[in-house]
Amino acid sequence: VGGARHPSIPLPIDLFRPGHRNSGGIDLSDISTLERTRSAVNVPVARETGDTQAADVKAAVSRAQAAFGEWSKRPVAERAAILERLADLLEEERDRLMAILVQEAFKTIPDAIGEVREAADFCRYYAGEARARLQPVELPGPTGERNTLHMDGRGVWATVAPWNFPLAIFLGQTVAALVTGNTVVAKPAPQTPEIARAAVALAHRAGVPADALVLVTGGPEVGQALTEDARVMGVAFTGSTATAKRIARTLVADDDRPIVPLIAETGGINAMIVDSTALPEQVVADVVTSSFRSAGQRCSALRLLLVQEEVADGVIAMLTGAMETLKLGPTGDPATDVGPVIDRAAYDKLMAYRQQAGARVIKTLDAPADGLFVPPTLVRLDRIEDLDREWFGPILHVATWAAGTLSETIARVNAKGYGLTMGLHSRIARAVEVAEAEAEVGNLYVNRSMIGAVVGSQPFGGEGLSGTGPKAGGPHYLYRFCAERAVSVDTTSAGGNATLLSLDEGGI
Ligand code: UN1
Repeated sequence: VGGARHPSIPLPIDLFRPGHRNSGGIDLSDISTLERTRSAVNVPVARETGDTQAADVKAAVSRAQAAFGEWSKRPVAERAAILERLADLLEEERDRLMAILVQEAFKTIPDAIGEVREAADFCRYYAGEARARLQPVELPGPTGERNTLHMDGRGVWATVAPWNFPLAIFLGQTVAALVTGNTVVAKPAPQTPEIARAAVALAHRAGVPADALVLVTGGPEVGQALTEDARVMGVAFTGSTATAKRIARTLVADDDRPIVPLIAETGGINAMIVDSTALPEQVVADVVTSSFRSAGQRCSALRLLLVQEEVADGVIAMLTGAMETLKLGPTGDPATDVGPVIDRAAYDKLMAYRQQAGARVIKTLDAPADGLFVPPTLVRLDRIEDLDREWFGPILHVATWAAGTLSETIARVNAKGYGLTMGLHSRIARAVEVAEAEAEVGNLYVNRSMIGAVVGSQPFGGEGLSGTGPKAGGPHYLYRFCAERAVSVDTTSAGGNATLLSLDEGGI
């Protein structure tokens, strides 16, 4: 690739153009709006202390279990209406929620706006889906039988959420479990308890009974105690592949425990393939958005850029120039593009990797001295296979591929075993068809960025090492939280019914 030789060409990128997806109705190019937002998000947020002790997790499950009977019997429409009230409350409380997201999770202002919006979208979308899909359905069958399929709650679900979407994913998983008639013990990531407290308080205000949604906070020992509890009838988890596997093992460890579903949404080694027909300005804008926004801390983020040899030098030159326009800074400043990473452990890991990449670093930036800033970094790879794990931060790898090897290149990405997002930039219809047919990923993005899946339009989630499906924000998500019950009644055998009646009358 030899990118170090390239001159840098600065490229103005309007990442925050008006009408940008997930802007939550705020015009992000309007400076006075952003300045008002700045004063709101910088109001200091009080931190509560004290996590749930592992020993108290059992009590939380007991409460949720006791609440199940009443909650699960409520009409679907009533539960759906509570989700809609919660969406309204999220919007009313947006400034306060954004302040917590900016201060606790180091979200930039645009990301915080997008996240509150996404949380409200999940509530409204699942409310609508529940109304449409959870009513009992009559199924066709042999004449003389009535066959009905009921979708009921299963019992207590554990929802275990990541710090990178501590409101949207935390609530998305939780309200999906609730609206399907389950009760929930919800556990946020240890880094982001305050936003979870705020979300649960709003859910209670919206009408979810206190015991139908119980919050537990803390580290892995709390998660372990929760998933180990044999009364937990399902787990919805978003986080690392390794933790998903640990939960899966926990769920089957006890021979006496019911077999319960695990919904897991985990990591990825997400690639974007760029061919010689792609529009370079669009590619560069989408790469910067996909790799460096949110400090690369999205599981959907681009990790591996694969550029066709013929155009690689030019694309890399433009990309390194565009990287120079990124502003690193505190997340409460509307001008900031890239904030700090989530914690010291993440920072140390990413910085050690960047150090180790040594001469393969094509481009990096200076970081502010104070704070856990990992500078956006571009690293050259000789072979696609040289990247074998997810680096969860603003570090992008780049390699080239030869004309005529699109299928093979896709196969080499597939061979990594992950399958979350893939991008393709091409203006050749056949290339798009090949990628559609051959990319083994949950979300394929063509000629656009790879982040910011819109609830209801872009159901999100992967396969392989990236997760179990079904897709969050998609039409099949709610079913997985349900117990399906098929009831078949013989409606013809009058004689048999009469016999049953008389036996009954006989007092047996
Ligand atoms: C994650 O980063 O854990 O499409 C998943 C997106 C987000 C990804 C969420 N919905 O960028």
